[in-house]
Amino acid sequence: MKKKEIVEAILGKQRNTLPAIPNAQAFAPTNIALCKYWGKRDRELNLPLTSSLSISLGKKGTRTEVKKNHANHDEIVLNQQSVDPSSSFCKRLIEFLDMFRTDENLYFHINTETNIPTAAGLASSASGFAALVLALNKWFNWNLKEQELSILARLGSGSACRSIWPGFVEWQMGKREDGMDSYGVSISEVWPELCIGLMIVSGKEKPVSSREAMQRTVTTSPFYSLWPAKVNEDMTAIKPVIQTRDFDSLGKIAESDAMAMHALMLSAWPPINYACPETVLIMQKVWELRRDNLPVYFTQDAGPNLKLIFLKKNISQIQSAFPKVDIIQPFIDK
Ligand code: 2P0
Repeated sequence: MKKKEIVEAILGKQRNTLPAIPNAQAFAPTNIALCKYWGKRDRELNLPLTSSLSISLGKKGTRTEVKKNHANHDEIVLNQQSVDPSSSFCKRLIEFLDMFRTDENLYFHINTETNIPTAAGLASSASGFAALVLALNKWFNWNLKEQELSILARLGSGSACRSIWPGFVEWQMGKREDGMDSYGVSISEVWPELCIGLMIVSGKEKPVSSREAMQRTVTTSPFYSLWPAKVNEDMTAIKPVIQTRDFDSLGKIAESDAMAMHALMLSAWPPINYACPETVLIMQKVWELRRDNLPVYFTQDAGPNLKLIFLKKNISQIQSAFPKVDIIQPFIDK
């Protein structure tokens, strides 16, 4: 199994260290991509076909505690409820934990709390795997570099490699077959006026997982071959825009990138449509506000919820247009 070899290469001799402290915990923010990751060149290692760029959402994310479980099985607790071991969520986590078990009698107790709806296109797996890797790093005292932590998080879920840092993060796709050059890189630029508004349309589990949707898009969309050039163009354009804090260009790049990704999904077979009627109503409202000269844009991930992008000076107009909006100031909410 390739994944295990990567873990061996990163942990080296430390692979066999036993935890010296009773427990460890860590927090990782969720992140939303402004230039999306949509398509893999290696499905086992979650190696992407393009680079991507995200912003971490301050205090929105996952806090995870790791300790030894005294029963002969792993135990996963999510938001104070024990998770059914036969669920796909639990199986995916246990498969990930298997790579770090120092001996077959070590069982994990994972207590995880998230303040975002899971499985609703709000990148809960991203903050989840990042927080888990950060907690394991502390518990086993691995002392890994951030780059290595990003690679380990990527093995759990691609977008998790960007959740190791706050602020803007670029996931550099890399070229190597083993993926040792595919990890997140923190962008030092700060933009305190930048706001993200969460518009939660539904917290329900999505009908098609992003993992499946991504693969279906790559294999069946007649337009997928156009996608890498589109993201590369957006990636090249967005970096100077972040440096110069050119808000309208940032909004346009992010919204256009998201719409192109969803257009690919609509053209897949069977088609994938994550929007529900309310999603479309919010999009129309955003376009209407822009026609009235309010600078607001949106992005959408693998779910019906939208994330509005706007500046601090427009908070009150955004709140009156969208009373239910949950506002995050990624560079201020720490
Ligand atoms: C992103 N998404 O860049 C894109 C845009 C959703 C839409 O990364 O299979 O959970 O675990 O690597 O990271 C969601 O997919 O997929 C995602 P896996 P992941 O944020």
